[in-house]
Amino acid sequence: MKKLTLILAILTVLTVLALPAAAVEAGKNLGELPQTTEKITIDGKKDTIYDQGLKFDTTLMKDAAQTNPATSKVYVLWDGKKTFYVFAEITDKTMSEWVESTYKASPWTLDSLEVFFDFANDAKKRDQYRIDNAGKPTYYDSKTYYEDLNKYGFDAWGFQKTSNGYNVEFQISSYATAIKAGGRVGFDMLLNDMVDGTRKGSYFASSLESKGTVAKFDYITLGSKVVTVPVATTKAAATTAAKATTAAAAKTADVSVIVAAVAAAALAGVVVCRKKH
Ligand SMILES: [Ca+2]
Ligand SMILES: [Ca+2]
Repeated sequence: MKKLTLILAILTVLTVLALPAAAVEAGKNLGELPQTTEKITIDGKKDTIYDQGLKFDTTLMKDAAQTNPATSKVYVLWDGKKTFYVFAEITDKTMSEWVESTYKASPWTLDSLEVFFDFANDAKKRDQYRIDNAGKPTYYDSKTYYEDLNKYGFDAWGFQKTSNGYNVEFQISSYATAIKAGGRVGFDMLLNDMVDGTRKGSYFASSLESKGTVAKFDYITLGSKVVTVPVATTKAAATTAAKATTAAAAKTADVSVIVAAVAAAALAGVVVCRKKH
């Protein structure tokens, strides 16, 4: 009996050890991502609806290696189906010169923002999307670069140079994994800052400083809350609304007068009729 008990105990331990470790993101919840069906134009200009999005700034970014770093303010939304919108305002006082050979061979050595997704949130695969400070896009999985960007969910990209840096805008779809509200998607960002030809700053957003390692990504919770651009409440709009109310009141008054006149005429008619009888 003792031997049997021992064998059973060993078998139990072996079974527990053989169970696969749950492969999920270890990071923290970055927040609930609002949905929108508003039209977003991918052009490097900030659409008003982004103010209702999930916001990130450089306080989340780690691994800074210089005293005067590039900074970023990022806004994220999704459409409730499969598409993400990412808009970023980047300040960079040391803009790198765009060189095609560098873009092709080592695009991370151009000032740029990279956005990482783990659409399945299972820490098995990452998708990396980049827009540099000349507005050129690149896509990389965990192994190689691809030129057919649309095939990997990089639907559209936008860029605009600003007085103190540049804006980038991404439209990215979960191209192979079904996602839905309530689910989680692994997420990280990397801001590359070149100074005089050297990468002085690489700023990851993840709390675990993933440095691109998918298992250390934080995650976004896909929200079901739908956001819209608020209705304008400016003085001009209020004046227009007041005028419309006055006009409507006047119309109503006109109708009242007509109704009263018709009623009076009808009464008179009745009187006339009665007189005839
Ligand atoms: Ca835009
Ligand atoms: Ca720079």
